[in-house]
Formats: sequence, C-alpha cells, structure tokens
Amino acid sequence: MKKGLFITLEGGEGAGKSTQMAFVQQRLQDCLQAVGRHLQVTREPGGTELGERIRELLLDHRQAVMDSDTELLLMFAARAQHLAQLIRPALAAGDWVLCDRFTDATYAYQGGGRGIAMSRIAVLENWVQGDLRPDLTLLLDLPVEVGMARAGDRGELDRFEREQRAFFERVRQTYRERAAAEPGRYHIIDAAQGIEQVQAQIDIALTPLLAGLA
Ligand code: Z5A
Repeated sequence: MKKGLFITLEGGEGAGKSTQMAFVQQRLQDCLQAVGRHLQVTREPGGTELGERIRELLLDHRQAVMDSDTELLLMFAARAQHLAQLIRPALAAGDWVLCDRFTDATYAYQGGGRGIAMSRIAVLENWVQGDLRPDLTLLLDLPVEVGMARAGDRGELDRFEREQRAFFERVRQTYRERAAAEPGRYHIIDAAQGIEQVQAQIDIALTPLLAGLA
C-alpha cells in the first residue's frame, strides 16, 4: 500500500534535468529531514543493479540496430525491476521517491519519437505498474533547438542523443500533450530560462506538497 509520495522529473534533450535534479533533491531533503522522513533518489532507465545493466544496453550507440519493440520492452523490463526492488518498497515505507524520468518518457520517446502506438504502451504500463502513477511530474520544457544547442557541448553522444531534430520535436509534442491532458499531475517548467529562474518555478511547484508536511 502506497504511503509515500512519488515525484518525477521529465524533459527533452538539453532541458537541464541533471542540473535541476540536484536542486530538487536538496529542496525535498531539507524539508523531509525536518519531519524525520526519507527521500530516495533514483533514475530510469536504471535505479537497480539489473536496471543499470539494461540502461547500458539501451544507451549504447553501438546497438544501432535495436528494434523499437525491443527498446520498449527493455524500458519496461528495467521498470518492473525498479518498481519491485526500490520504488514500491520505498513508498510503502512512507518514503518520498524522486525519479529522473519514468513512464512519461516512454510515451514521449518510444511513442512520440519512435511512433509506437500509445495504446500498446498503455498495456505495458497497466501490466507493470498496476495503478501506480507519479503524484507530481515536473516537465522541463524548452524549444528543441535551444535544448540541442545546450546538449551539443557534450562529449560522445548516446543512442538517443544521436537522433535528428524531428525526433525531438515529436518527443516534445508528446510531453506537452500529456501535460495538457493531466494538469493536476504535471507542472510545466519553462526550461529555456536561466538556471535560477527555473529553480524559482520548481520551488513554486513543490510548495503545496511541502506545505502538507508541516
Ligand atoms: N528514455 C526513453 O527513451 N524511454 C524511457 O522510458 C526512459 C528514458 C525512462 C537517457 O535519459 C535516455 O533514455 C534519454 C531518454 C531515454 N535520452 N535522451 N536524450 P537521461 O535522462 O539519463 O539523459 P538525458 O536526457 O541526456 O538527460 P540529462 O543528462 O539530464 O541531460 P539534460 O536534460 O540535457 O541536462 P543537463 O546535463 O543538466 O543540461 C545540459 C547542458 O545545459 C549543461 O551544459 C548545463 O550546464 C546546461 N544548462 C542546464 N540548465 C540550463 C539553463 N537553465 N540555462 C542554460 N544552460 C543550462
């Protein structure tokens, strides 16, 4: 039975997720510690030893011929392990879980990006997760060209980062459609702004949750 809170961070290429994960983690940890509660920080694909091995396969740019269905099933294989080993036990213990990407990324990348039918993804979502969904999803949203310019400064690109602009436009569009369909769960952050302005928006999104702790 779920007692903790499940928060996810999502965004397209170069949105600044890694940069902002540290900020969200610090903000949550400070408040949770004050009331004697714990935060688990994790990521997808990955989060467990097995999941991290699956992640290596998924991101390895030498796996250029990976079939889209294989990619989708590996995402959910890693997720099933993550839920069983980390997320569900943590939530059941009353911990909060902060996860860098979750199933919204599957809809955006495998659905929007690769073109797999959303209904097929929904079947896997229901199978693997049951009724478990994030309580809050922070979507770092920015124009694709801005994100690609930021990410372009990175070293060797992984299998996803090698995709073309049209792929990332579909990813962004899918995220935005999902956010519009579920405004109660999603909070859209304008990630094109400077780091401090992005943090200020995140703060506003977290405030109602943190107020509930007092
Ligand atoms: N994937 C999938 O396909 N299906 C799924 O179900 C799941 C995942 C779960 C790995 O994810 C890949 O898995 C991902 C989707 C796929 N592929 N892609 N692309 P990941 O989350 O590990 O990888 P990532 O998307 O590359 O995230 P990242 O490492 O957090 O990168 P980022 O969002 O680009 O963030 P960043 O490194 O913090 O920022 C990039 C640069 O911009 C950096 O130099 C920063 O200093 C700079 N930056 C950040 N914020 C700002 C602002 N506000 N202004 C100016 N500059 C900034």
